[in-house]
Amino acid sequence: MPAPGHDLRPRVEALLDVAGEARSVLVCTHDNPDPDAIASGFALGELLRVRTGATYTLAHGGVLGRAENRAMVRALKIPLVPFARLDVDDLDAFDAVGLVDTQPGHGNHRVTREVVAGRRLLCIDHHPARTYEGTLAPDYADVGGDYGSTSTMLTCYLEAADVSFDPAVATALFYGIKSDTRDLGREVGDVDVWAYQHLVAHTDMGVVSQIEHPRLPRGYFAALSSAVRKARVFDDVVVCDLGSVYVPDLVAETADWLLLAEGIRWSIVIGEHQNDVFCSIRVHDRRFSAGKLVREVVAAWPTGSAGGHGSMAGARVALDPGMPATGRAKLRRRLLIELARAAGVPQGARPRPFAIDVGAVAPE
Ligand SMILES: [Mn+2]
Repeated sequence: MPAPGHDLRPRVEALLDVAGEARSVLVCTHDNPDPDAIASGFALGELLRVRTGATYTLAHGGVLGRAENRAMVRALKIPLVPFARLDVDDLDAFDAVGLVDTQPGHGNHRVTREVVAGRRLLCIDHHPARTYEGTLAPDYADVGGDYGSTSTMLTCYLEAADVSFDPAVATALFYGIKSDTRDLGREVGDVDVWAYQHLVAHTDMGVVSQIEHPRLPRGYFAALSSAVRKARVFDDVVVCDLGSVYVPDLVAETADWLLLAEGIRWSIVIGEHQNDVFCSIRVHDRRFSAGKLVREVVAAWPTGSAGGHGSMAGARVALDPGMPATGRAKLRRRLLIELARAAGVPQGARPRPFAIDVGAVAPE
């Protein structure tokens, strides 16, 4: 039974019309993929495999960073590979390309004009629709709508396509919805609740628990401790420049952590990985939009791209590979200041340390 008000059978037909003859499909997530991107890419690949007999390769740009995401891929045996591992012959062999949880005009993925090279392009994404002016136009696009996650959309597609829910696919989609909507607590609509409940019967909850509580590399604790030391507070805004990070996801993860602190409304974290500066913005107040803030600030940065929505957003600014460390540090500082100003930190405000040492005093 399709989701009430979301019978996607006509969309499935349109998707299969466009993808129908492809024998081998490259499905891409955005760079540094999150669970929603991984799950929806996996589900799109499986939908095409089951319905058309095509084979698929699921690839991501950037780094598979968070321990949870690595645990997800491992536990569910998701055939996710780094895009960088595909060579020219591999890329030549595909006859269609899929893109999930992002769109062609967005700078956070590997699906360039050269990669598509005239092949059919399919795009499914819950983020607001972008214009395709001056970029690739997908042959099949389902973007925007009232979905809290791309995994919600793919759950509706599988249901409408009469593809039975394999436990690994169902568990991936369940976790994709759960993490993108923060346990159905954030930017969630009826259709997300429907999909979540629908997947429960097919989901391996033991595996979900295993994914959510992974063993962590010891370097993670060092990074966390350094983040706590580096973070500064201006009234209800916490900012943190992590410097160089071993995986880009650490920036987002730190922003999530710092937002948990009492009295904090905005959390703004920045870090550098290879030749990019990453920033993550979180806001704990529905009257503000992190997405709007980051887009307004980063629009003025020529090599920047930004994305996100109400409570969480991120951006990336590409660096000139020849830029020296001091120049990079200055650039991070300037970007951090601009973001903090946009979040309401007045010029000349005095920073305070983030962590307060309560010593041996036990809470009352
Ligand atoms: Mn998403």
